[in-house]
Amino acid sequence: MSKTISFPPDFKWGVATSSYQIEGAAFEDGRKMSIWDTFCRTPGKVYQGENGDVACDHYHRYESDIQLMKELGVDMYRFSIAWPRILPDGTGTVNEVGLDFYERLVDSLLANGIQPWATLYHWDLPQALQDAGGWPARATVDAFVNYADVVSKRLGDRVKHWMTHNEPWCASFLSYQIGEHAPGHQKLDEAVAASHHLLLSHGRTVPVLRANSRDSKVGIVLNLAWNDPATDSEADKEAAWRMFGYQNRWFMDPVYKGQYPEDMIELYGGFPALQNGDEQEIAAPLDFLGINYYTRAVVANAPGNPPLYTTQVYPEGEYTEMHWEVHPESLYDLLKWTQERYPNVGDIYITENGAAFDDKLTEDGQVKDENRVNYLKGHFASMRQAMEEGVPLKGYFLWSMMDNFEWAYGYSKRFGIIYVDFDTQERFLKDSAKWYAMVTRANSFEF
Ligand code: IFM
Repeated sequence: MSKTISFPPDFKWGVATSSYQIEGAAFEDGRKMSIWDTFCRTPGKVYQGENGDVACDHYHRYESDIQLMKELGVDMYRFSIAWPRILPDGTGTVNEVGLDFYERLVDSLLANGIQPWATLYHWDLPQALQDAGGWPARATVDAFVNYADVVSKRLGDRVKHWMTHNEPWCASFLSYQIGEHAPGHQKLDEAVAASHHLLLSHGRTVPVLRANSRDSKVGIVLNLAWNDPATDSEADKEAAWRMFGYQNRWFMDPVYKGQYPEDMIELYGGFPALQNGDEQEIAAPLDFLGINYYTRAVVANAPGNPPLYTTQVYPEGEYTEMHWEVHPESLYDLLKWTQERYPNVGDIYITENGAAFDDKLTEDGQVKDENRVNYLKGHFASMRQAMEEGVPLKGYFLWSMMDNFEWAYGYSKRFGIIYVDFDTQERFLKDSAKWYAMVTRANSFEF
C-alpha cells in the first residue's frame, strides 16, 4: 500500500546545472579557454573527444529554459558562473559582456519568480591560471577572491544565495591525483595542495560575498560520500573510515572544526601547503551546507593500494548508467552522520541528487524513465525521515534540469529530467520531469 509523504510548507524545490555543462558559446563574447576546453581537446581524455563548445546552447536559450523551469514548478535554480567569461585570463581585465549574460539570466529568473542560487566555481578554471600553476599554486587563491569580488559586486544586489565551490574533492583529488578530470594530473601532493587552496579561497571569499551582497546566504557545496565497510572486520571498518577521511572529513573538518584531520595528513605524508592561520580563515561561519549525494561506496581494506589502502566492492543491487549503486538509505545515514559529527552545520540543502539512465526518446516525444522516478522517490523518503529526526534540511535541487555534458563521459550519460536532442537542441519533458512538477506543486508524493 502506498503512503503520502509530505514536506513542510517552507521546504524549497529546485533544479541544478553548471556553466560548462550546458552553456555552449564557448568562444563567444570574450570568453577564453578553460582547463576543460583544453582537456576535451587532449586525445583520450573525454568520451569520443566531445566538448562543451555547444553543449545545450543555454547561453542563447536561457529564456526558453527558464520557461521550462516554470513548467517544473521549481522555487530555485542553481547554476554556476564561468570564470573565463568574467576574467578571460583569470586575473586582470574584466569582461563586462560576460557579466551581462549572468545579469540577464538572473533578472529573467527573478521576473519569473525563481530564486537564483549561484555557484562561483564549478570546475572551469581559466587556462591561463592553470598555466601559472593551477589550484596547487597559492596565487590561485587571490585570483579566485578577486573574481568572486567582481561577480558579487555586479550581481550581489539580486543574487542572495551564493556557493563558493562545487565539490572541491573533484576539483582537487579527481583532477590532480586520479587524473580523470581536467587538468588530468596524477600527483598526490598537487591534489592535497589544490584541495587546501580551494578551501582557503572559499574561506577568504565568504567575507567578500557578505560585504558585496547584503543579507545574502553563503555556503559551500561538498560531494559527501557514504561508505559502508565490506565486512565487519576491523580492517574494513578502518578502510571505510579512511574513505570518510578522503572525501568528507578532509573538507568538513577544516570548514566546521577549523582543523584538518591528523590521520589524513599522516597518510598524505605531510602538508607543506598549510600555513599558520589558514585553518581559521577556512572556518569562516556559513549560512548553509550544500550536499551533493548520488550513491554509497562499499569499502574493503587493500594493503597494496596506496595512498588510502582501500578498494571498492560492488554488492548486488540496482546500478545506474554511471555504475553507481542505487542506495537511497545511505542518504539518510549521511544526513544523520553530518549533523551528529558537525552540530554547528546549520541549514542543509541537497544541492545535487539524481541519476543517469539509458533513456530512450519515443517517436511521439516521450521518455518513460520510471527507474529515475523510483530513484527520486527513495531519496525523498530518506530526506523526509532524516528531517523528522531533526536534520535541518531546507531544500532540494535535482541534478539535472536537462541532459548535458557529463565531463569525461561527454554526452553519453543522461542525468536530466528534460531530454535534450543534441542535434536539434529540442527539449522533451521526461516522465520524471512531469512527476517532479507534481511534487513541487503538491509538496508531497505517493511512496
Ligand atoms: O555532472 C556532475 C556535476 O557536475 C557535479 N556533480 C556530479 C554530477 C554527476 O556526475
